[in-house]
Amino acid sequence: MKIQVVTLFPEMIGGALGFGVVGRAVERGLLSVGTEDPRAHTSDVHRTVDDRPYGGGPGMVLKPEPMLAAIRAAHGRLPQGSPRIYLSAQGESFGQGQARELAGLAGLLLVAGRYEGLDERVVELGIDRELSIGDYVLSGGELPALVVIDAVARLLPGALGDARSSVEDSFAAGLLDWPHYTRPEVFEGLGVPQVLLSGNHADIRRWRLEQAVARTWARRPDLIAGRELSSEASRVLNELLAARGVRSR
Ligand code: 21W
Repeated sequence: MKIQVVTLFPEMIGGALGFGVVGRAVERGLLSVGTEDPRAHTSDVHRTVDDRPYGGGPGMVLKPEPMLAAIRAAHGRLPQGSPRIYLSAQGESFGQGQARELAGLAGLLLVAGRYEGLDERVVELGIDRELSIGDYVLSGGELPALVVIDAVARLLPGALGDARSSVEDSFAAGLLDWPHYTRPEVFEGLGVPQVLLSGNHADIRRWRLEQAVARTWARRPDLIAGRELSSEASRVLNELLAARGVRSR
């Protein structure tokens, strides 16, 4: 997959991609990430990329000419049909579903804004889709672009070890993780749940699924309400609710 990022801070992108799963995906040639700086598309001595908003008020708006020129230059280096995506707080929420969808494409153009963002005519002329990474206020689109790149990169075939990729679509899909423990067996006076030391793999699997279901129910009921659980997970949930005297509907 090829990704281009339009950004006024290209070092933020390059500097973050050399590590861990994403770094390995780049090394293995599964992913390439390039940047385009709109400042390279200015012609005035001050290399101006922002200007005051029509209608007045606080904040600055990204000037349309250098932004659209940068978008066109970067898009020209990507496979035909690569979507031009603007990271924007006004966008559709980015979730695992969007990550899966984007991971199936040959190329992505990510546009990171700064200040109050793009001139709306650039959105009209040069953007196919807007994505937000959540309901909090950031100072620009570079961290959201990196979030999208990270979430997509780890879904590319070969990016994870074989052992790890198969865990993803297992019996606990769509649930929060179960608790993890490693040596020592007693740490600062705290032990490890006995079942994990038992060597009984069926019991361990069952305990992990119960933990995942109970945590998801307690901490993120929205995940259970909104999604289909595996038949095994549904059974565990019904047993948990019955044991707590919660009436099922
Ligand atoms: C944040 C720019 C807030 C402007 C009403 C009118 C990209 C982002 C961003 C940013 C404002 C994403 C105002 C989650 C994010 C991003 C920069 C609004 C005041 N209010 N996902 N003007 N959150 N944010 N400024 O912030 O570029 S994806």
